Amino acid sequence: MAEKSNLQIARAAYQPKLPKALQGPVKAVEGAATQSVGNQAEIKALFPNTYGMPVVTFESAESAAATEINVGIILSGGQAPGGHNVISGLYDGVKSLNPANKLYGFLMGPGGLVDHKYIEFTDELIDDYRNTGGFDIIGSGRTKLEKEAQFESGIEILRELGIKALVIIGGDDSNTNACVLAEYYAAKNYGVQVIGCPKTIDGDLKNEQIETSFGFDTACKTYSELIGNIQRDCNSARKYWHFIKLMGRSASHIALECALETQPNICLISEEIEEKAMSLDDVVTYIAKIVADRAASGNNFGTVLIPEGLIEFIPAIKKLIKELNEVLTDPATGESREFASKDEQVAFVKGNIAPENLAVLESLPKDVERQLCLDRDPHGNVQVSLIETEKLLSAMVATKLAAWKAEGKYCGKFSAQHHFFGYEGRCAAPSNYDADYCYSLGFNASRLIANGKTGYMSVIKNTTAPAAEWIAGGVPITMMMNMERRNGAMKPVIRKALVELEGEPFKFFASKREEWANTTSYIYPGPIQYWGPSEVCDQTTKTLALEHK
Ligand code: FBP
Repeated sequence: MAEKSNLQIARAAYQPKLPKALQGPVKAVEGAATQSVGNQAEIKALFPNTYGMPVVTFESAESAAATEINVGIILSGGQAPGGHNVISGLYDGVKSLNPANKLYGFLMGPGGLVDHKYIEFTDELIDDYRNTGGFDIIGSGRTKLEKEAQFESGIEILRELGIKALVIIGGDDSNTNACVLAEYYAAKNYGVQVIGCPKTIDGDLKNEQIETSFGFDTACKTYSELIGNIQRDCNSARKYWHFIKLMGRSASHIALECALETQPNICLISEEIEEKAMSLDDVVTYIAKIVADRAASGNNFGTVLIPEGLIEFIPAIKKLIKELNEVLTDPATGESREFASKDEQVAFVKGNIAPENLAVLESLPKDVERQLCLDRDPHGNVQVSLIETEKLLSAMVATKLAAWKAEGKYCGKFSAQHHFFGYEGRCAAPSNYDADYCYSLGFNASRLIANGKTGYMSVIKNTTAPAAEWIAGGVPITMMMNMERRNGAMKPVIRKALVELEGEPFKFFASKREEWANTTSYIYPGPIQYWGPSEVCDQTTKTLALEHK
């Protein structure tokens, strides 16, 4: 057992809260038949066994039959605070159904199922990881579960271990694949249920059924603490502009939430930039103007929050990326093309895209140009975390300010520092909210399993209320799907939730940002607190509070 800090020891004893309905035996209350959010006919045809199922809500019951069932769990994709609590919640739930039940964890992501690498959880192991951050109890990975050979390899080990239900913890892509697997096993009558669980710090797996993905709360609070610290430093020395890039892949939810928490001078929202069809130069001009205006009031310092996916939302670059994705896919196989070297890949791309897209590509700094031409992650996403947008923007702002100065405009002094916050927050010890939410999601998954469900996502709602009032249940994954073009072909996918410009969180931010730009009205949120007054320890994100006000 690894050595622990005093905080870890004390935190291990925290008993996460459960919704009242999950505190004893449950009965499943089923709603009406459902439909997918788009392309109903296509999704129905692709998922004949798992389409149209009702939304399920759990209510307290007098008693429930003991269920004998072994269960497997997989962590898929990027780490998010609370993953260990989903596992401990599932473990406690599965054991409460019958103490003889076993929970197995497949190692290093979906690849563990395919390659038959697993462990069996024990009380001792689970107790060691309760309320801790990270996914290290079994590790995570980005292997995409989508091929029949993988599903068949998976069923061999599931049969060997007597596993009748599999829980896949992942984001939109992994939950889409969980549904494909559920459908496959249902079609083949293999007798294995598959349940998804909404994870991602990015906050983009949410919709009418899912209030938030787990990990978003803790990750944003961790970044906001760091941003607050930087703002205090910045307001003390008054000599730097801090350009802070924040993870979140395509969506700007993390940047927006951190802005609501810390009140920076500037926060860019990719979705707005796309909506206004802003060019890179428009974005740079917007920042440079605020820098010059603050300098005119004697403030040669400030903070700029930048969502990591920004570059993908600048319309000309978006068009370019779309063509790059097509060119990088082999039409015969639908798989990524193979190249002997990175240079060969870049040369191939440049020789095969339209002249106007080539011009946009070549207008970008060399390292950005290269990153856009190189590999995608296994789900076909540009690896935006590798593009140094914070440095790109600050260099372009410096050039713009120099040009304005040459024209006689007062721009003060501009000196920039750069930060990228992403990995710092993904494995943070879960906040009380995430500790409770994740434990409930895991425990709830055991109840979906006991009720024979497959192709469902574990869902906990009403989470701005005290935990006892949370609503537990399940939502058919097909309900969240539509058809989208991925890697050159139309695929069924869970619709990703981007920042809504008509939503309350963005509208509140937009109403305040001018004031935050000109004045120095920073908030310093400080570290996550686990013990103390509820208004300090148990508050969820401002995003969720504004969405549910
Ligand atoms: P998931 O969507 O898998 O949860 O991952 C989110 C994320 O943290 C993004 O914010 C980021 O762009 C990406 O993972 C980084 O991926 P990697 O861990 O492979 O570097």
